[in-house]
Amino acid sequence: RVQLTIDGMDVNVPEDYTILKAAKEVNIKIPTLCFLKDVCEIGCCRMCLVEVEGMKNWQASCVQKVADGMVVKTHTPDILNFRKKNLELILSNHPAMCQSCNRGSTGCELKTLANTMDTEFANYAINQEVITANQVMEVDDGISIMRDPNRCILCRRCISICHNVQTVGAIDVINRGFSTVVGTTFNRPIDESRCVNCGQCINVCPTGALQEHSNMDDFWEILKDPDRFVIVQTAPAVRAALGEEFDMPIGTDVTGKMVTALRMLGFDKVFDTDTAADLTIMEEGTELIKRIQNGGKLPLITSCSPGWIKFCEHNFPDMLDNLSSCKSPHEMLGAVIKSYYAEKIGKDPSQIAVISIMPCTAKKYEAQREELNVDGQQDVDLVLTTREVARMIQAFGIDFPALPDGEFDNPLGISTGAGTIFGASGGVMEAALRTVADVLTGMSSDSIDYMQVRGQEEGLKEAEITIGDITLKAAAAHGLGNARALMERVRSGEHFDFIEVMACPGGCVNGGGQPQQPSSVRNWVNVGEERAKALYRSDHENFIRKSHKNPVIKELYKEYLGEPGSEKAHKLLHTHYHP
Ligand code: HC1
Repeated sequence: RVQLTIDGMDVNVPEDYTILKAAKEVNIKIPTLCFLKDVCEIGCCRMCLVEVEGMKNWQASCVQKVADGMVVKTHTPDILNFRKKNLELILSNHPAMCQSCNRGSTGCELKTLANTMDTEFANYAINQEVITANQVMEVDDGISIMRDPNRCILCRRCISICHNVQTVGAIDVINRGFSTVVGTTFNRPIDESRCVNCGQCINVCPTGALQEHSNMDDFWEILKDPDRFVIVQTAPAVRAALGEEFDMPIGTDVTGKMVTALRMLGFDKVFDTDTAADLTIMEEGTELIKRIQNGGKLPLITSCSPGWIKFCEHNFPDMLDNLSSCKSPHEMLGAVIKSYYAEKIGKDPSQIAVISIMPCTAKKYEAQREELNVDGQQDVDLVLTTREVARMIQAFGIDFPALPDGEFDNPLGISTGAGTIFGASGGVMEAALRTVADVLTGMSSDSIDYMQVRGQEEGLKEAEITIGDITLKAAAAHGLGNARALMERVRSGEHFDFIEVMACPGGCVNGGGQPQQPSSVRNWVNVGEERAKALYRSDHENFIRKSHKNPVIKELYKEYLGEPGSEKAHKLLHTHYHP
C-alpha cells in the first residue's frame, strides 16, 4: 500500500490505484468524460487533470498511478478554470439540440458536466450556432444502430469497446485535426460494416451520438391499426433494468409493474419471452443429448444471442455447424404465437403483430433476418429496446413506480426460474443442465444451482460437469473478445461438449438496449451484477425451476408439437446460418 495526500487529506490505498480511484476513497469526485472503467482508460479528454507536487505538467488522474508520498491537488482555482475552458471548447463543437436528444437532460454526461461546471454559454455560443444550423455530417441510421457524428465528442469510448472488448473493430477514428470523426471503414453506412449490432458502443457513449434505431413510429402505426391483434413479449433481462429509467435502484425486479404498464399502453396480450426460453431448453437440450449420444458435432454452441451469431458468421464460418439450430426464444415465441396460439384464438397469423421488448439492439436486426419466418410470416414484427419502451411509458404519462403489479397473460406467460436466468451470462447453460441432468439420469436431480457457470467477473467460465456416468466439458463466454479467444481454442482442437456465448459482457442484462448508466455510476458499481442478482432472486423464488416442468410447455408438446425435435418443432423453432 502507499500513503499519499489528496487535497490535504491522508489517503492509504493499494499501489495499483490511480489518483482518480484514490480520491474516490476520500469522497472527492474528480470530473471525467472519456474515462470508463475497463473500457477506455487513455486520458484523452483532459477533464480529470490534477496537480501533483514535483511533476512539471498536470496529470490525467484516470491513468496516473498513486505513489508513496505523493501530494495531489484536484480542485485549485487554476484547475477549475482550465476544466471549464476545456469543456467550453468541447461544447463549442457540439450542437445545442438537447431538446430533441434521446439521451435526455439527465443521462447526457456532457450536459451534466456543463451544468455542474458553470460553463458560460456566451463563450461557445457563436461557433455552436453555426454547427447546430449546419448539422454538417450525415446521420447514419442502420437496422439496429443510429450514429450521429454531430453529437460525438471524440472521447473514443465506443472505439475502445468495439476494438478491445468486443474485438469487432467496426469503427475507428477517421481523418485528423478538426476533421476528425468516428466512423466505419471509408465512412460507409454502419450496416455495410462488420458491426454485429451488439450496441455496446451505445451503452458507453457519454452523449446521444449513438442510439438504437428507433422503431417507435412503427410501433404507433401497428398499435392504431384496428385490424391487428397486437401481442407484446418481454425478454428476461428487461424486468431487471426497466425500473432504472424511472429512478428506481439498479437491480430492482419490476416484472409486475412492467406488465401493468404494457397493458396500459394498449397491447391485446402480454406474454413472456421466459416461457419461450423454457421451450428453447427443451429443443436445445434434446439437441445436445442427441449430439452426445449419436456422435454429432461438438461442442454444441448456444444460438440465442444474435450479435454472437453474426460475429460467428463473419469470423468463424467453419464453426456454423457447431451452433445450435434453435431459434432464439423470442423468435420461437413469435412462431408459436402465429401458429399454435393463432389457431387457439381463431385468427389468421397475418392479423397478429408480435412486438418484442428486448434489452438488445441486435434483436432488431435478427427479427428482419429472412430465415426467421414460417410460411412467409416473420416470427417477430418489431423489436423495441428497454429504453424505447421506457420512453413510451413516459409519453403515456404513466407513473411507473406507483403501478400495481400485473400478471402475464395465459397461456404463454407462465415460465420457470430456468427461463428467467437466460438474461445473465451462464444462465442458458445452467437452465439446459437442469433439464439435461433429469433426462439423462431419468430422475429429478437435486442439482439446480450450477454456481460454476454464474458470475460476471470472469469473462470465460469453464467447468467439468458430471451427470450420471458422463462428464461434460462446458464453457460460458460473455463479451465477444472472450468468445473469440474461446473459439480459437476450439478451432485448434481443444475439446468442449457445450458452450454458451453471449455477445454482451455480462449477458443480456448489459445488452445494448438497456438503460444507459453514466460513467459516474459504471466506474464504481457493477451494474450487470446487480441486474443479474434480480434474475437469480426471481429464479430462487419461483416454485418451478426446471424448464421441462413448465406446465405450458408440456401442454404445447402434447397438444401441438409432439416431441422435442419433432418435424413440426423443426419447422417452427429451428433455423440455419450462412457464412
Ligand atoms: Fe436475451 Fe434471450 S436471454 S437473448 O439474452 O435467449 O436480448 O434477456 O430475450 O430471445 O429468453 C436478449 C435477454 C432474450 C432471447 C431469452
